[in-house]
Amino acid sequence: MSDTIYALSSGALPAGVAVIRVSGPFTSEVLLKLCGSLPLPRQAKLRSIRNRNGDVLDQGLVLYFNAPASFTGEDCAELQVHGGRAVVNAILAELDVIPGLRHAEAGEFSRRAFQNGKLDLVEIEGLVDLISAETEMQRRLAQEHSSGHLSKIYDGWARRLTHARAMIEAELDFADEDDVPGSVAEKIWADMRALKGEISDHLDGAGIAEIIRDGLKIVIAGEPNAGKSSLLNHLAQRDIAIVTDIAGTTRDILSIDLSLAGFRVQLFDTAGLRNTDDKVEQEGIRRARLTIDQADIVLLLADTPDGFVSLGVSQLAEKPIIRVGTKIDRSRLLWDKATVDVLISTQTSEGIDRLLDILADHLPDLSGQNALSLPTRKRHMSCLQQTLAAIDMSLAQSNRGLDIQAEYLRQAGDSLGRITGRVDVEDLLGVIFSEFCIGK
Ligand SMILES: Nc1nc2c(ncn2[C@@H]2O[C@H](COP(=O)(O)OP(=O)(O)OP(=O)(O)O)[C@@H](O)[C@H]2O)c(=O)[nH]1
Ligand SMILES: [Mg+2]
Repeated sequence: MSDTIYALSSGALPAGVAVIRVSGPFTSEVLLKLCGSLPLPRQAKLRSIRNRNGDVLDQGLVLYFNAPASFTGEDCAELQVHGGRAVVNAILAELDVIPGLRHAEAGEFSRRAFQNGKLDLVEIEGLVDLISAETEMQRRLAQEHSSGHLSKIYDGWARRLTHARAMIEAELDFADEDDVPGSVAEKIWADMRALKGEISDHLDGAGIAEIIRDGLKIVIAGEPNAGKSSLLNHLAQRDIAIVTDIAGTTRDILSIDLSLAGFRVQLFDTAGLRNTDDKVEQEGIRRARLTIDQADIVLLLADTPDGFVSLGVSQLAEKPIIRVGTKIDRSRLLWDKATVDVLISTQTSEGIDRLLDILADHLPDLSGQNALSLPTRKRHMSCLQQTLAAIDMSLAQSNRGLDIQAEYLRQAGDSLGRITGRVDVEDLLGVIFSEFCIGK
């Protein structure tokens, strides 16, 4: 029997309401002790919460969920009390002295949900992402994972792998029986090739998921004094970076987070690129180049058309570069014949909306997708890659016998199962008997 655990499940105190959660076999006793009676399951009841001496600690809404119909799959309770520090501390202290009760460890409620089959690993990771989601796209992606949509896709694939193995087993074991159609296994290879395609397509979406989760990295680069830090400050609507008319002001990398069209964007300000003898500036430029290497998009700034040319940054060649002419409030004519993507002034805000539109064009186009079923974690990717490799091996081994091919399909299924944490119990015979009338 597991311990009964408790914790404050809501956010920082003080707050209007605090939610204290209890889960485990002693939950109903805990409620009897604190509230005098057990509310009907899933019905909120206003109760006084008392300590051992009968003194009222607070009044609040009490909810009871009986196993297995709860988040953790165990008996659970929620005390919705006033979110004052002393109130919460007094209730937690009271819980602490009840025998068999202990404070929950980080993630322990979710771990119990997993152990009791309430959530799989993808759903739990989705829940973590949902709680930390800051942009609309992050929320949508996390929602897709935490609600089990992605798990359904993986489970469907796992079923097809199991089915394919079952067909092979049937062919191997019962080929001489009448009611197994000949060469059943042949039919499954078409499906395995199709599955391979589906998993590859799914993996292709990982780049989009990474942008949604980690944000699009946009680096502001250019010659000294081009107005890089001014642009960062303007977009942040705060004075974050030091701005002076001295070329070579910025040395350290500064970054801010923005939300652009629902996506997270990380914007980096860097040291102006030039040849210099100043040691500190040299180090700043080295860091700037490293940051440019990591960029998804580079905003190349210059306050004269020659500024782009004089940079000669060969490292930029492979990135999407947006050429931004700056300070047009004072030098519009300069740009008459220049090739430039957008002209801006951080003083008058001219061109800034246009710049943001151009950036938004570089965000993934999700208009056709109402479901974001994308792999988000390295863990998912590596399991999916192993699954693909194993299916590939199975397809390639046709001359070595069905049993070897089936073994690779088993490995593929295991790799897939590791994503959700549900490595299937051998269900082959079940599939065989449901589809054939063997041994009747
Ligand atoms: N008129 C005008 N001046 C600007 C504009 N943007 C920046 N400046 C000025 O240009 C100078 C340099 O601006 P910064 O933002 O520090 O330039 P930087 O590219 O960060 O320079 P380094 O950090 O030295 O590489 C400052 O004096 C700014 O006030 C603008 O849109 N219009
Ligand atoms: Mg600067």
